[in-house]
Formats: sequence, structure tokens, C-alpha cells
Amino acid sequence: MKIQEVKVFVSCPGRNFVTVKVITDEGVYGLGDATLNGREMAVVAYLEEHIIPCLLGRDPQQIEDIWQYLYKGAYWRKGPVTMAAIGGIDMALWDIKGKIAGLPVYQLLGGKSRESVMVYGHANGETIKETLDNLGKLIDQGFKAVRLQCAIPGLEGTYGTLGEKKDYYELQSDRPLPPEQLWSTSKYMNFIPELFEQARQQYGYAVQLVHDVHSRLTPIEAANLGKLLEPYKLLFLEDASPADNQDGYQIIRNHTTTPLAIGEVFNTVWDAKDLIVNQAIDYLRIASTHGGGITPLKKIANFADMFNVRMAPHGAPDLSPICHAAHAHLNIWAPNFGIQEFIGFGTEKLNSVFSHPLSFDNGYIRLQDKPGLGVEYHEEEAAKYKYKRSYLPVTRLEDGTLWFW
Ligand code: GCO
Ligand code: MG
Repeated sequence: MKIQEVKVFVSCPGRNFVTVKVITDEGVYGLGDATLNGREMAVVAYLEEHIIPCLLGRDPQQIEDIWQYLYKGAYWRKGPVTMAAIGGIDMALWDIKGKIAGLPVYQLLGGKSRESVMVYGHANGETIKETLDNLGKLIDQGFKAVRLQCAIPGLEGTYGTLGEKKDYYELQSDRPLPPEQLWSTSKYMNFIPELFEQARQQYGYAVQLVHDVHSRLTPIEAANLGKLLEPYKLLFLEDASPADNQDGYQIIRNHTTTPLAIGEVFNTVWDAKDLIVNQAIDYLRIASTHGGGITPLKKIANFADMFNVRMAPHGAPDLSPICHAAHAHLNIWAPNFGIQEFIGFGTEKLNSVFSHPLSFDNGYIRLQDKPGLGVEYHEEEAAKYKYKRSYLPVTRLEDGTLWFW
């Protein structure tokens, strides 16, 4: 069996998705997600110019060797563009292997460790009341865990709280440059504990709660926030601080027992090695797409397991259903699976482009048994939705200073 052709599609059924299709000379094909939000076309160029020519004629069943060739064989290793490109190819190769074997990918990884995958939803709001009303709605839908994000009074457009009202992505159709948002650590720190205080008063402790800081705090500020939130027993505090310097997490860890999650911007195990070995975090959020595919994610999960770190893959809507399916297979298998972020199955438009094997059942994701990843990509539908340039927002302090993402 040989790789005959690799196609790259960019489509925008609501958001931009980069989809890879690896086609073999025997007709079997595989699909992968190579979407890098806001940098989509850089990955397309990397795939078309630097990866695809090297793949033609190779045996698609040699997943490990192809991964090593694309990662270790390249002088310019790592980075989000490179790893998303490799991730898209790797997923497609696992999809092919599953189709050849007639088995779902989780069976190839080692089989089921559980029947279904626990998820957390998102409750966002412009006020505490709105956020908590949305929490109530998710609990009614069966969610056992929910992330709470609320706009900070006095700070316009806090990231992650605009929800369906005015999505930051939609805001950009007539604003082709990155939107700008304000940040004030003191306003935030003085407000967030109240959100969780009221959440616990209203809904008790049965529901698991999560909060995403989006890397806006320094380690000592994050340590302080972790302490302030301890009474509310979070499942985890996400991206409390950037981890470009992994040592920073030791400062947070030394001061608080609030569990910590990080990793949605990580690309290789090296971004997390010290965090894992020093047991400075509890959940690792690296995505299959951005971490180079299923091959490295399996190894990272096994490595993290030795240090009591559980997997909680990034599940934002800017990852395509192919990545969500890859996560479902990994999550069903991983002995140290923790929880999956889940924001719903998307719009009709999205579902006309991708069919997937996932369903939501009372707080859990179920995965239908299909060979490979179980996703279909409808090329004609996809062609209707052209790529649209988009940016993630930029953050500034109130005096104009550019701040951490
Ligand atoms: C999350 C994330 C997202 C990201 C987005 C970037 O926890 O889901 O923080 O909101 O910012 O996916 O592309
Ligand atoms: Mg996040």
C-alpha cells in the first residue's frame, strides 16, 4: 500500500478548519485535523510545500516511522505550525490503519479503559447571575462538570465570556485586525472568588467546577488566586499562568492545593516535561492536533501517568470534529484520562461538512464503533464555505501595556 495523494482543504463552516486527506493507491483514505486558529494558512503552506512531497509513495501503515521522519528528521523541529501539520497527517494515518484493520482507533491503542468520556461544558455570562443561570441549564442537561467564566465588571469584553451573544470570531468579519481587550489583575482577583462563592451557595458541591485564567497572571498571583478559590473545591484551575518558564508552576504549587491544568498551547512533551516530572500540575490539556497527532499523545499520556498527571484535552470549537474524534479514541483508551472539554456538537453548517461518531449522554460522550476515527468529510459542502482570515484577540492593561495572552 502506498500514499498516492494528500489533499489539504480549508473551509469555514462557522470557523476555519484545515483538513488533511491522505489517499492510498488502494482507495482507502484517512482524515486529519491540522487547524491552528488564526494561523491556518501557515500550516497549509508547511503541509503543501514541506511535508506532502516527502510522503508520496510511502507505506501509510508505517505510522511511527513517518512520524519520526517528519519530527526527528527535520532540522527545524517543534512549534505550533510544524506540529499541527504533523498532527493532521498522523491522525489520517491512524484513520487509515483502523479502516484497514476494521477496528476503531481506540482498539489499536490498547482497547477501552472506560465506556464513555466525562466532559465539562462552558457556562459564560456578562454577570454572575447570567453565568449561574447558564450553569443551571447545563446541570439540567446532565453535565457533571462545568467551566465558569464571567465578564469582569469594568473590563469590556473579557475573553471567553461573550458566548453566543457576540462571539469574538463573528466580531471580526468587519474587523480584519485582532480585536483588543482590557485586563486588570486587581479587578479580576477581587471579583472571581465571588462567582464561585455564589455558584456553591446556589448549586452545592455535587457539580464539578473549572475556571480558565487564560494565562493572565504571574505565578505568585496565580498562587494567590488558587488559595482564594480553595474553599470552592475546583476540579482544576486552567492556565493560571503561562508556562514558558516551567519553574513558575512550582511557585503556584508551593502555595495552593487547587488542582492545576495547562497545555492547550503545548506542542511537544518538552513543553510539559518539568511540569510532569515535578508533579507541578494535575491535568495536561495538549491537543492531538497541536501536539503532533495520536502517536505522541499516546506516549505523553503514558509518561504523565507515572507522575499522577491526567489527560484533559483541549476541546475548543476551533478544533475540528476530526480532532474531537481523535480525542474520544484517546480518552476511551488512556488509563489516566481525566476529563474532556466539550462545547457541544456545533451548528448545522458544521455538521453538514463533518459527520462524526460522537454523541452526548447525560454528561458523558459516547463513541460509536466505526473503523478508524469514524469521521466523514463532505468535500462539496465544505467548498461552499471559503476561508476567512481571523485573529484571536490581543490583551492590554488599562494604561495600554500589552499583556499576556
Ligand atoms: C479553552 C481555550 C480556548 C482558546 C482557543 C484558542 O480553554 O477552550 O482557552 O478558549 O482560547 O481555543 O484557539
Ligand atoms: Mg483554555
